[in-house]
Amino acid sequence: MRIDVLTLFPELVEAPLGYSLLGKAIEQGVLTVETTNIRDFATDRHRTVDDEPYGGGAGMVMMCGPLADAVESLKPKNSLRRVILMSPRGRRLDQALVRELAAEDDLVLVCARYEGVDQRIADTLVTEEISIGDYVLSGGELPALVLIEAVSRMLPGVVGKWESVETDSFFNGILGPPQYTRPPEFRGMEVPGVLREGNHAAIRRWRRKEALRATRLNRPDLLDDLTDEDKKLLAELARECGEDAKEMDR
Ligand code: 4F9
Repeated sequence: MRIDVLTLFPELVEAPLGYSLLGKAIEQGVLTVETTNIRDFATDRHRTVDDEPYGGGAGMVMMCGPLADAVESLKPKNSLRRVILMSPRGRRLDQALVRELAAEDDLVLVCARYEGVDQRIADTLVTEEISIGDYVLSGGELPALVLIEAVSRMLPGVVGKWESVETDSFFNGILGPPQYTRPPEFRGMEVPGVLREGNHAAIRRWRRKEALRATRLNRPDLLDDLTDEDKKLLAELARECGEDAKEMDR
């Protein structure tokens, strides 16, 4: 897979690419990431890439010309190439979208700085806008890196053990279970017995229940399509929490 990143800060995008799993994916050639400096497509003496917004207001807007020329300098391998603008106005990135993007051969990520890009670019050269969450950042560079790392993990051969992807948060649509490693006791706190007893059916059930517990607490919005077993486990959790509440009342 090849990802082109258009940015005013190529060094910011390149810096993290050498590390960890992402670094290995690039080293192995499973993934290629190239940056293009949008400022290289400025045409005036000052290399200007932004201008004041029509209608007034604070901040600057990225101009059409340099951005259009930068996008068009990257020759598409096929006419269906996705050109993604990282923007808080976009569709929210989630694991389903990550998987969809990982199936592409070729992506272009556009990182806007300032208050955004001229809408005529968003309407024409960009095929979609993606947001990584509801907060304001200084630009799309870190969101682009988040997207790249998430996508890289879905490429064949990048994550050593596929099972470890399968137990990750969100892979199954809910949060992941808690994890423990040695020692068996730390400052008086013990590792749950079920994890040390080797009953794999019991371990699976415990993990699913604890994953549901965390999801119910922190992300109830994710609890939509549940299996019958999930419903039973949630009912169990509800009973236990009811009892906890009664305990506290006493
Ligand atoms: C982009 C925020 C994607 C969240 C870009 C300011 C952004 C962002 N997801 N904020 N520029």
